[in-house]
Parts: sequence; C-alpha cells; structure tokens
Amino acid sequence: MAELQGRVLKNYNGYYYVQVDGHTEPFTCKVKGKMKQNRFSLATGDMVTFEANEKGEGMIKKVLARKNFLLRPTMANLDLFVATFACAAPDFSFLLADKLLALAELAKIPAILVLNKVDTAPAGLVEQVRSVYEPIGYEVFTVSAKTGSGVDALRARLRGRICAFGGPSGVGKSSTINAIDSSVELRTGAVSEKIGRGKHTTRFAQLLPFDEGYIADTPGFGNLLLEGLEPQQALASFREFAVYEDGCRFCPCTHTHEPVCGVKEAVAAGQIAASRYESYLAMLEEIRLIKEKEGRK
Ligand SMILES: Nc1nc2c(ncn2[C@@H]2O[C@H](COP(=O)(O)OP(=O)(O)OP(=O)(O)O)[C@@H](O)[C@H]2O)c(=O)[nH]1
Ligand SMILES: [Mg+2]
Ligand SMILES: [Zn+2]
Repeated sequence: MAELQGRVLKNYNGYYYVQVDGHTEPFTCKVKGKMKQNRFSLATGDMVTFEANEKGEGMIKKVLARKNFLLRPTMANLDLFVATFACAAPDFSFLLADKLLALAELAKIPAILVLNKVDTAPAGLVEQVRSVYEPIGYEVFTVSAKTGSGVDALRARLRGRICAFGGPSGVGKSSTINAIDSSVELRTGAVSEKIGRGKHTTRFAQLLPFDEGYIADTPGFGNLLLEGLEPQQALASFREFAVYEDGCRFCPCTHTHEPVCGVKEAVAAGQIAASRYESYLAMLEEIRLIKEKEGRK
C-alpha cells in the first residue's frame, strides 16, 4: 500500500476527506481509534499521512506538525482568518467582534474583518467600525454578497492563501463565499425575522480549493464562550494596549482597579477605543464567572 500525504478538507459522515496534490478527487479516509479519542487531535486543515488501498480509501496514520491551530472554529494551518459580521440582521456587535479577533490573535493567525450586508447598513456604522479597527491594524472589508459590492477586493485579498471564514450564524459567510467563487454553491439560510438570528445552516467546516489556495466555510455560532481562557490571555489579545503599559504604576497591571494606569489614561484620551476597553472588561467578567462556576463543581 502506498503512503500518501495530504490536507484534510472536511470531516463528514465519519470520513476525513483528504486532498493530495496532483489528484482531482479527495481520498476518503478513516482514523485509528487512538486518534478518535481526542476530538481536537485531527482538524480540518491538518496535513496527514495515510495509506490508501486501490479503491482510494485511506487509513490516516499521522498528523504533521501544525503551523497554528484555532479552536473556534476548529481549524489548523491557516494563513488568514476572516472574521465575518453583518451590518444588520444580525446586528454588528463590537463585543463579539473583539472576542473572535482575540481568539485569532492568541492563535497567532493574521485576521481581517469583513462587514457583509453593507446594502442594509445603518448610517454611520461602517465608518464607526473602520475607526475602531483600522488604526490597530485590522483591515476592514465592506461587502454585500447580495449586490456584489466589495466582493472583488475581498477575493483579491484571499487569493493564494488558506483562509477560513468565521462569525455568527446568519451573517452571510456561505453567501459571501458563493459570491467570491462562482464555482461553489454552498447552502444558505434565511435569518429569523423575529430575533434576527441565523439558523445554523452550515453544519461542518470545509476547505474549498480556490485560486492556488483554499477558502473554508465554517458553522456560525450563536454566542462565543471564552471557556478555558485566562485573564492574562484576554489582555494579551488586545494588541493595542501594550504600548500604553509603560504608564502603569503596577506591573503586572490588569488595567481595571489599579491607580495610575497608562491603558485607562489612553482610553480617557481616546487613544484606545472605548468599545475595545469595554470588550476587555466584559471578557474579564465572563472569564471570572466561568472560573467561579468551575470552582463550585
Ligand atoms: N441583504 C443581504 N442579505 C444577505 C447578504 N448576504 C447574505 N444575506 C442573507 O443572509 C442570510 C444568511 O446567509 P448565510 O450565507 O446562510 O449565512 P451564514 O453566515 O453562512 O450562516 P450559518 O451557516 O448559519 O453560520 C441569507 O438569507 C442570505 O440571503 C447581503 O449581502 N445582503
Ligand atoms: Mg453558512
Ligand atoms: Zn494599567
């Protein structure tokens, strides 16, 4: 039996679909029991070696070292994370955007922000989002999967890379990928009219070959919980805070209750966006509550 090496495109119906360079169709593979026990030991995007039989079915033997790993959505070896939100239905949330960007930052994966449904944007929202994120190095792409506006610029940014879209359910991740790549037809689903939430249409992550690279569609989330995160990690995920820490009297400083704090001064002076600082405080509080609950168990 020949040993082959390839990339896991998706995990579906008990099979891993593994793409090998030079083959048009992915191989359908199974894994040994040992690997199955840890559900994060094999992720979409992983490079694996496997043994294939004549029918093209394989048995995965080894997962190669990862360049990076993102837990939510669960993906390995990304060049770019595309944090996707809608301008409306569901409404943009600064807190959710900061949480999602934080997870990419901690995984050391470059991230961009996509604001979809720009055809429905309330006045001033796009400018407000740009003013918060562009100064701290996040590119903001405004698009409409519906009208096609902004799609060309985003497509050009993704070319030749391994990119994953992530974001709340219903923001239009699958719709945007359909607009970027006319050869795919991902299923999309209406947003509930009453509560403006998506209906979790996409059920599994999958990498789609695209222009010398890959684009991954992933299942949207309702809420994004910060289980397993430490307060210091929440702090480290706010990339713009560090330069102001010279002004803190205490070291380490949590930038909450301490007197003389460079970060709080920067917030007061408008150098750090108030929404980012509020997100940081909300994330600390969420982590505190999770730990309190765990302590009670
Ligand atoms: N007005 C408008 N509606 C859009 C746009 N893009 C997507 N939609 C609609 O938003 C709804 C949700 O789109 P999906 O692409 O299924 O959203 P998703 O992010 O993939 O959702 P999940 O798979 O549940 O995570 C659908 O009814 C789309 O038609 C847009 O640019 N403008
Ligand atoms: Mg989807
Ligand atoms: Zn401080």
